[in-house]
Amino acid sequence: MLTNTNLFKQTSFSVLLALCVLIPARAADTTGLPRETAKQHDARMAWWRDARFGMFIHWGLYSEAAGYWNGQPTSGAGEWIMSDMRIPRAQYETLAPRFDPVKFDADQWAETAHNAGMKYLVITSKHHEGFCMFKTAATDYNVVDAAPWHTDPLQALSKACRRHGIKFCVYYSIMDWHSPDQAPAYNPTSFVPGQKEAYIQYMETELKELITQYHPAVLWFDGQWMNGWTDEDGQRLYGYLRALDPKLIINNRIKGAGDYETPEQYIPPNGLPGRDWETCMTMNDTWGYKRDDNNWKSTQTLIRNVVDIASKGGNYLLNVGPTGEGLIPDASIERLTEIGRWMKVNGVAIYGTSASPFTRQLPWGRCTSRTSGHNTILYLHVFDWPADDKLVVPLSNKIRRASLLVDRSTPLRMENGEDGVTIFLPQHAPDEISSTVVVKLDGAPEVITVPILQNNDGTILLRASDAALHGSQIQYEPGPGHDNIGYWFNPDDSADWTFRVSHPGEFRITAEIAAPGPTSFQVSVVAQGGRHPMAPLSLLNETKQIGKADITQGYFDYKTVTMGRFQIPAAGDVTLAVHPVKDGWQPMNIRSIKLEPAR
Ligand code: FHN
Repeated sequence: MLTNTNLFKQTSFSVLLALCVLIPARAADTTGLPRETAKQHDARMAWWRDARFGMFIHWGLYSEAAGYWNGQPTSGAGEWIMSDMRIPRAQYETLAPRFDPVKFDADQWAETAHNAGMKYLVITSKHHEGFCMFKTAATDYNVVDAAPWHTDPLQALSKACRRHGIKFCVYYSIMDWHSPDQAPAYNPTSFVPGQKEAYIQYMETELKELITQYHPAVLWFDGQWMNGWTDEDGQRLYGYLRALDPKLIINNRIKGAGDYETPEQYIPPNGLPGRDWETCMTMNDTWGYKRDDNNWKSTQTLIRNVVDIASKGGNYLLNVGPTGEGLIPDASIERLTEIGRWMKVNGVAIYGTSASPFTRQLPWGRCTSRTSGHNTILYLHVFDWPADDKLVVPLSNKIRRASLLVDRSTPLRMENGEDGVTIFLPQHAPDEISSTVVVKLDGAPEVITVPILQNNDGTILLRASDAALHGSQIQYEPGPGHDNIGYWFNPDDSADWTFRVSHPGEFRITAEIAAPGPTSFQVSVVAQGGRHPMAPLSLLNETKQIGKADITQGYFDYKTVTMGRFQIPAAGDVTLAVHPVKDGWQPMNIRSIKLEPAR
């Protein structure tokens, strides 16, 4: 029998399990991953792909704690206070009778999301703390039975979302710091020996309640990293849930399965081509409410994130952390209101659009696209309004028409040239954060591959995400702490960059390198013929030794290494390449290479 250390009781599934020994213990055993054609998958994902923008809500007992315990502030995120401050379960449970969010207003939350231009809302039904923010028969450690409020916020919110045209979705943590089937009571937990099946039954009971009583459009899993939870467990659970609701969308944090990727707190520099993905991000630094966290991102950053993510084919799940009283912080409301104002005018350039057709980042902003029959509409999101009012778009198409989104009746003058189409803009940008120019093309975009351009200060930055990688294992690793070239195990693999020099002269090369051991590589720089009257000319061919002084503490620790100096005699296209020296090669990571005028 379970020794339940908690004041609140979880229905003991191990007893139920013993009684059902002749019946398949878990419905999920009856299925692997459900079969689905590509067309059926696209139909299921369609609303989610069109949505592009959603609200994340982290709300639980940690919201009542507000980042403090016994008068001491937690150093981590608000929702991690139980783990970070090693609060014993029985003490943490005392938050439940204090949780009385009398100011909660489901319609106000749904309306705030709707007015911000958000199309779906994901709320924590149970975060790692294990407290259930919905009425469940599986445990009385839930907001209806254990809090004086005795109200089911998820029931109210699911109805309010329907009233406001928002898709209702729920977050659910596999890791559970309160469950008697997991230990210790902080991150990461493991299953108590012999209790894994009981916990899975517990989870399936709650998830079935959520699906059949609250009808979420998405189940957003998390906490999948706990010890003992396997890909196979995730696949079985995925199959079980999709059998309950064939239209349900499930993220990749169920583990081993899932309908979309979930980069967190960062935007993959090149998106995640070929996969559905959603960046989730806090508006300040914490997911769950912390009264002292006032490190708010600006509205400009948030709007440009919406645009940047859509231009890479992803969704943006932007978080709010309501207080213990049930209020979304004013700073969040202010930003969401301003975002909504922008989305009201420019949403057509976000919703239902596809990723930019341009392979390299546009220097003035971003692009989203929409196919219309055989034709294409490009939405040019101009962050930096050109001082000379000339917007150069690296297209060789003849543009049928261009206009400001806010003034569709006035066509803009255009000229085709070597670098693409120049669109002549009015002097003032309609929106200082991001103005949208609508471009109509007959047919598909014909993109001019623009090399990396020299900055006005003469520097040239060669980023890992812009490298051309050659070989079997070398790859670009996106994400925070990454954004680097890695997996450089094979000395036959190489990386190169082609860039366009407009201010020739002498340059010093430096590189951000993570090299856990001594290694050496060849740096070559060749001026290409290309558009300018210059035969390929070798400008540099040097071996660089990474010795003791440059060795780093592993693949996440970077040092700036000087790589040499060389002359570029004339304007034109130049290629810099890095090849390992085979004898003695040890893998290293490169984050960036910088060319600076050697004044
Ligand atoms: O540990 C959680 C965290 O509290 C928060 O819920 C984020 C949101 O994506 N997910 C986990 C960290 O990856």
